[in-house]
Amino acid sequence: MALVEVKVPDIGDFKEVEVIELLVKPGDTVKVEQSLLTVESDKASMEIPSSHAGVVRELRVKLGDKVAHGSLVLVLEVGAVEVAVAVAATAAAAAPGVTVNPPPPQPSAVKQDGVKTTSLIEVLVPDIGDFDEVAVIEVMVKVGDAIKLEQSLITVESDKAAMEIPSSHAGVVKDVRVKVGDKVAKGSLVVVLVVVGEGEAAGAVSAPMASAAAASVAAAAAVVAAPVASPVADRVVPTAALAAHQPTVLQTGLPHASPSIRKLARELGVPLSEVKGTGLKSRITQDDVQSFVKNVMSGATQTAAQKLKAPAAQQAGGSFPGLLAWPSVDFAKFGPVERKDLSRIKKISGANLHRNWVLIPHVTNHDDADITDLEAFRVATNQENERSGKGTGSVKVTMLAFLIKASVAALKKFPEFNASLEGDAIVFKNYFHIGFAADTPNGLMVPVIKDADKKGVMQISQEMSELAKKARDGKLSPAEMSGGCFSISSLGGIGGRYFTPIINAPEVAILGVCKSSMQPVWNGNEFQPRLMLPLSLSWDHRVIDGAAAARFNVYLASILADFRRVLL
Ligand code: CAO
Repeated sequence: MALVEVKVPDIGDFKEVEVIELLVKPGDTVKVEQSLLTVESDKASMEIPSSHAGVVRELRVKLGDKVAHGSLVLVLEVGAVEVAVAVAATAAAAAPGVTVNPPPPQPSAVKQDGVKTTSLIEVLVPDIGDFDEVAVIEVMVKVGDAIKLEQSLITVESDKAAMEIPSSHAGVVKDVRVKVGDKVAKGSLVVVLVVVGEGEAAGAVSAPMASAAAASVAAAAAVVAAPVASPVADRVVPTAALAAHQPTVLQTGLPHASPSIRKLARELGVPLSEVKGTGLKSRITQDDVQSFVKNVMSGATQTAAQKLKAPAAQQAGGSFPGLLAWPSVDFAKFGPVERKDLSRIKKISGANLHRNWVLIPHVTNHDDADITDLEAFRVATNQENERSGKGTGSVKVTMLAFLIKASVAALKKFPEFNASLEGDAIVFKNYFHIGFAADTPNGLMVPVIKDADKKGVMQISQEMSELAKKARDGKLSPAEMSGGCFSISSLGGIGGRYFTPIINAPEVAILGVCKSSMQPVWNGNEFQPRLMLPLSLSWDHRVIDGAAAARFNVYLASILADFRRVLL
C-alpha cells in the first residue's frame, strides 16, 4: 500500500475554477477515471476524474475552494500496481510535447459599403477539443427566434462535461438542424440564421467572431494536447473553447447541474428545469434530483407534464379508462377569476384522500349517541377544575377526548377496526394510537395521540390541545402524525348533522362526529329532551362487514351514554 496525491490536471486556460460538488468522501473506494469533484468556470462545469484506483484517505478540497492545474484534490491509498502506473504517468507529464492546433481558416470579408444585405449563415459546432462526438442535451432556440451574437444555441454533453454552443452571429433562426439526442462534432450544422448586415455581407460579420473563436479554439487544442499526469485528464477540458464568450447559463435560465446529475436526471426522466437546486449557486445536486423523484412518487408534487394531464387523469386516467376527460373550461369567459396554487399540505392531503377514496370500498354507517349525562359530567369537570385550579391555563376537558377514550374501548372489543390490510392478510394492532383531524389555515392535518389506552381523558385533552396548536402553527413533526390506528374527524365545534369521512389509509375505519343537539327521544313512555351526538363511521368493506360496523357504532354510543360500561 502507498499513498498517491491526486491533483487537478491541466484544465485549459482557466486560471482558477470553483469546487462546486464533492463526489467522494474519505473511506470511499474509487476506480480509475471515477469523477472526484465537479468544478465550474463561468462557461462550463467539469468533473475531475481520479488518476488512480484506491481508497480515499484524505480530501484536500472543500466546497467553494478555488483550484487550478496542479491543486491537490485528495490523497489515495493505492496498491503496488497503481503506484507503478502513477510513476509512469508522472514521468510522461514531465515530457515536453505541447502542441497547438492551428486556428481554422477564417472566412473572408466581403465589403458592400452602404448596402443593407440579408444573408443566410450556417452556424457550426466549433472545435470542442478532442471529442469525436458529443450528445445534444438541450436545444435552446427555435425557428423565428431572434438570436444575439454569442447567445447559447444548444447544450452538448460528453461523459465528463457539459458545454453550451454559442452563436457566431446575430440573426433570426431560419432552421434548427439538431435535436435533443443527436450526436454532433466539430463542424456539425446547428442552425441556419438570417443575418441582416449594414454594408456588410454575412461573411464579413462573422470575421471578428471567427477569429475570437479561433483563438480560444487554439487554446483549447493546446489544453487537449498537453500531456497530463492522469491517463484521462484530457477528457475534462473541452470547454476552454468557449472561454471567449460571455456567460450564458444565467441568460438562458438553464438548470445548473453537472454532467453526471444531468445523466442521472435523464435516466430517471426527471425534468431538470423543474428541480430546485440547493447546492452552491443554486446548483442541482443528486439529493435534489432524488427528493424530486420521491415527491413525485408520493404525490406531494407533480411534474409540469403531469399537471397538464392531471385533470383528465383525475377522471379518465389509467385507473378509469373509458371515462370522459375532465372538462376544460375557460372560467374567465364567464366572469373575473383569480388563480391560486394549492398549499403544500392541500396537495399532499389531496393526493392521499384521492387515493384512499378511489382504492378503499367505503361504507358509512350513521348513528346517534345520547351524551346528555356525559356532557353534563364534562361541563361539571371543567367547572370543578376551574375552581380547584387544576384547569389553569387553556386546557379543558373536551368531548373529543371522551370520544377518543370511547373509541379505544370499541377498538378493543372489535379488533378488526384496529387493523390494516396487507395484501391478503390483516395486521391486527395491539396498540391504540388515535389520530384526530385538525383544521389548519393551510389544510387538513391528522396528529396522533399515541397509546391513548394508557392515558386519562385529562392527559388526552392536554395533548390534543398541544398537537392542534402545533398543527395550526405548521410545527407538527412527521412522528407526531404517524402510527395512527384509527382516526376521528370532529366537526362538532362547527355544525352539521352527518357526513362521510374518508378513511385514512392504511387504517380501516374513521369516525366522523358532528354537532350535538337536543332531540326528543322516546323512552318507552314519553318523549324526553336528550343531547344527541351524530356519529358517522366509515369503514373498509374489504376488512369489515356491515353488521360489525353497526355493532361498533351501537357499542360506542352505549359507552358515550354511560361511560361506566368501559369497566364491564
Ligand atoms: N357538539 C357540540 N359542541 C361541540 C362538539 C360537538 N360534537 N364538539 C365540540 N363542541 C364545542 C366545544 O365544546 C367548544 O365549545 P366551548 O368553546 O363552548 O367549550 C366548541 O365546540 C369548539 O370546539 P373545538 O372544535 O375547538 O374543539 P374540539 O376539541 O372539539 O376539536 C379540533 C379540536 C382540533 C378537532 C377542532 O378544532 C378541529 O380542527 N376540527 C375540525 C376537524 C376537521 O376539519 N374535520 C374534517 C375532516 S374531513 O375534511
